[in-house]
Amino acid sequence: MVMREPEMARRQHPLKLDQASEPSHMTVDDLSSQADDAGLSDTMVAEPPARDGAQAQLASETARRRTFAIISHPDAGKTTLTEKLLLYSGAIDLAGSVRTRKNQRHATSDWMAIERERGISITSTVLAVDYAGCRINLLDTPGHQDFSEDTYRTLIAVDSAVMVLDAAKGIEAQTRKLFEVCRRRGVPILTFINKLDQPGREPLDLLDEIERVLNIGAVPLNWPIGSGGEFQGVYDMPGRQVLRFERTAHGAHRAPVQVANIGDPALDQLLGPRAAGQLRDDIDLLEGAGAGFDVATFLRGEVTPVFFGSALNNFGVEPFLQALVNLAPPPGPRPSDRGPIDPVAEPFSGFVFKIQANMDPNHRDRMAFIRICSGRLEKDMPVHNPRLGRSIRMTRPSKVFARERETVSEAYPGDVIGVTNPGVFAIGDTVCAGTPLRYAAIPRFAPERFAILQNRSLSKHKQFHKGLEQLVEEGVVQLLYDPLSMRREPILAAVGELQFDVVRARMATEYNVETELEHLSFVAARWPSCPPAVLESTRLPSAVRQVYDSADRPVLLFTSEWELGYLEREQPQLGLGGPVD
Ligand SMILES: Nc1nc2c(ncn2[C@@H]2O[C@H](COP(=O)(O)OP(=O)(O)OP(=O)(O)O)[C@@H](O)[C@H]2O)c(=O)[nH]1
Ligand SMILES: [Mg+2]
Repeated sequence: MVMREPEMARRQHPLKLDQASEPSHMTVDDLSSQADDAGLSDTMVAEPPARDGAQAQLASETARRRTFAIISHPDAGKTTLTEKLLLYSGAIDLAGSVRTRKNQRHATSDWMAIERERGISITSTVLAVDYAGCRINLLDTPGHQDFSEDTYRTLIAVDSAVMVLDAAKGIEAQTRKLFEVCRRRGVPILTFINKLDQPGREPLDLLDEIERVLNIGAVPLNWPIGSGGEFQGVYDMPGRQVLRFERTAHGAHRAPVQVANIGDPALDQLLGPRAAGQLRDDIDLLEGAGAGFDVATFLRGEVTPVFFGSALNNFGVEPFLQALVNLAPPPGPRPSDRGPIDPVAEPFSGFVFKIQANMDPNHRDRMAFIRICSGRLEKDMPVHNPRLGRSIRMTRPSKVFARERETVSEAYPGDVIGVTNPGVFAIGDTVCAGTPLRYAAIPRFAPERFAILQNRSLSKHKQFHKGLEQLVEEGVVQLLYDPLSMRREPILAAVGELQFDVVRARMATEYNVETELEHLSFVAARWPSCPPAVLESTRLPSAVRQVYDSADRPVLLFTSEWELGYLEREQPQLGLGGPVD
């Protein structure tokens, strides 16, 4: 028996075509609605080749990028797994926890005050990490469905996803919805079944559920040794190694691991005769079943490789990280209005998928997050924003690690970089050098909750409006106003109630403004696409209220789904749809 690091075979995989295309609007329950190609053609666009050396560097830098999101139902352990991936990649020395006791560190990716107070993730977090020769761009997402618009935007920016399941719960509702988004976008998925240290369901039962409910092949690449209080580690199937882990205090340090072969006579001693016998039987059964893993089927989204472990205890995290860098694809071509854009071709292009204000309490600025899709981005490079028709100098592109940032001199396809945003970038903007192009717009969700936000700190009128404007720019909520109302307060529109809590908490902590909410009884909003004259000449039911969004487009608010259905049926000329940008 030896003490050494497990070895995983390195695998090659071809670049794949990202079939990204989305509807112009959607509701939370309509994540699987039809794609709308918006005139994207499929002839590859490539600008004239760059200098040979620079071209080779662009190709090799792109090939070593791994950009993925961690997704699941709330509480499955995404943030905990993220923290442990940071620990094993060497990005942090000591892992923090989502819920902390005195003197303990917090998890890196839940950096916002309200996330730490509540122990849940509220906004997606970007973490750039180097590991095993790869640059990993890891995005931890919130699981709660009230924040699913943020998670959805993040999924547009990645090349693969890690789906985390709680071993006791299996596939939960939100996991299923997010899986469907990945499937529709052609994003390959790795599965991490977490919390094996707690009483859970049988591994075979969980695999069966993945296959049945998600209609995807589930191939285990490791197998758990025991479960609950007797969970000892995992059997790594490609490497044919037994990995027995030991717990550490709070899982803050890497778990010591002992490695053995399945045929090693000392296995009984290492695992105990019962666990060793059970493992031999399990492996015989699995190898007999002959369900081999094929990388191409994974990249096509037909199969998900499955890993078991416990993020909290660091059991199975390191082999998972190794498999992740081996299996997750590098950036592939991305559709645009000029056809698919090859990542390994100049010039630079990318798009803004996230905006976040006040990440750094010392600066209190706004940051736009750009996913690079092609070419090399250089510091001080002028880029074009086709929406505004203007050029912007990238003076300080930053590598982002949760709330920290570090200016970089260059960045490559797959990278998510932060740039300070004095109001020139909006979510969905394409940024590019060379001939202007546009990546598909990022759709907004139709709001289902409405409330008036009142300012309780009356002397802070300016702060109230600044805070609201910045939170709306981030997409935390949408803003509506009624020009006929005597009241001056804005109407907030959200997908879920928790978004209002976030607005109030962030207004207090980041803008020092106390606010009060007054809920409105509307349950749906629709944007009429008809010409203004048609809307003016249509008699609306008295309970329907007409308001405007921040781009001055008319919006109709409904107090019941029935009322909405009635108007859609009776007045089809209104062309009621979701929000479009
Ligand atoms: N027993 C056990 N608990 C775990 C494990 N991983 C995470 N947890 C706990 O599960 C709870 C939720 O973990 P998080 O990492 O915050 O889950 P999440 O998926 O990020 O949750 P949201 O971001 O709010 O959707 C926390 O109390 C964790 O300590 C594990 O392997 N074993
Ligand atoms: Mg989380």
